[in-house]
Amino acid sequence: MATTVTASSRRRAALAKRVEKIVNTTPVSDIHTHLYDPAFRGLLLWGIDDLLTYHYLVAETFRYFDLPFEKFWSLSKTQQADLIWEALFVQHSPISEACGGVLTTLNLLGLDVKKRDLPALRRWFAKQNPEKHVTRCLELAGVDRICMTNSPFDDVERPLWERGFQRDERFVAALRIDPLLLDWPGAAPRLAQWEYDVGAGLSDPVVGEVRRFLADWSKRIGAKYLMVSLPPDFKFPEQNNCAQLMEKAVLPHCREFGLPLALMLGVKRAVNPQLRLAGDGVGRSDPQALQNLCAGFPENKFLATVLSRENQHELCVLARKFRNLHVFGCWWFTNVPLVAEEMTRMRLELLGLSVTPQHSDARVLDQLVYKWSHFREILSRALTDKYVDLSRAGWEPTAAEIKRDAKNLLGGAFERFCRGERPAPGQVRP
Ligand code: RAT
Ligand code: ZN
Repeated sequence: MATTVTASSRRRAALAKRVEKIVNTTPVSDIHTHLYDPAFRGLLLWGIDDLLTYHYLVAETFRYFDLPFEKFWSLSKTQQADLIWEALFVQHSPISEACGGVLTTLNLLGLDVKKRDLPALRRWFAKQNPEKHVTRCLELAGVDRICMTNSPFDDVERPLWERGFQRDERFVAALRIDPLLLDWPGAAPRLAQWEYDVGAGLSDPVVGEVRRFLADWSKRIGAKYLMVSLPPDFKFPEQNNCAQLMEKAVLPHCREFGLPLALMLGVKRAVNPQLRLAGDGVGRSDPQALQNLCAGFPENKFLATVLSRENQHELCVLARKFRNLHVFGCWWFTNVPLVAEEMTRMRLELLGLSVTPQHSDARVLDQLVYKWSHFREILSRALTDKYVDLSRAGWEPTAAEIKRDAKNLLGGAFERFCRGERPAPGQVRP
């Protein structure tokens, strides 16, 4: 008996090691980030002060602060980073996911975190060459492609696209359209200012102009998909501007260009406006809206992620019913090990390999390092357990099959979904 147990635990350990090695060395295509092509210079955040002032950490810091919000916002980035470091790393142990992420990143970059020496960390980053640092972070994270979040409504970003620049092929564009769908009265005058013939109403000619705007920007940036974050009370169909614009302009545009629409559901914006970017919250979404979209528009492709933990199971079940729906990412508040592991296991069990279980949502380049290192651990554990279950049933996965599966989960399934292809049955492509 003891021999059998030892033999099976040895087999399990060997399988775990093999899976871990494959998962760790499979390149990732990161399908949603807030990083920018290096040509955007200052928009691409990196380094210790940007890591420390990440809005996930800002929210956590205010739980320990007495400081008035306005006082904090009036400080320079370095001063804010000092306060955050003191509150989250010096006065308390940095055990939250966002804090631990800073340490994983620094550690993998080869820095000594145990000295707790912020000035020394700053000196190290000051010496880095930004171009080389981009390559180094991508290599350390094992990421070969990054989807950006590109908004024509962003006054800093827009002129750069209009002027044109030499693209870095590692950075892929995605067209963000939140202001268009969520604030039509605010977006309409801007479109008019950019010479699209729109008034406040949504007549057919106005809808035509919105489509021209979407076409111009999809072409200009070479958009891989369109995307929007929506509040928990999003409904479809509905007689409001958001649903009407989606139905009459966005979905036909996506069909014409063969582009998926990414829906990120469940964000409550500005629950505490004093926290600025850190002030958004979460609410449970109604999956009926997504069901109506998938069922009503079978020629459209939908990428979806939901912010509320309570919505995750319903989303998986919906994806089992609609092959024009691709589930992705452990988004924002769900990107903590406890929830991400649960979600990843649930998705593998309900959707197999037809899912993209993670995106980084990195806002700071260096975060790629921890976000992917942490997720690879989760994925390796979840996959190992599944392969162990298979081997108990007499099915031993080959290395080529494990590689194929890891590739699917880390970008392959997403690429195929975007192209509108289905996997060829029975084929192993290592
Ligand atoms: O995760 C985040 O950083 C959020 O602030 C949001 O940007 C969210 O990911 C989004 O894309 O709406
Ligand atoms: Zn995001």
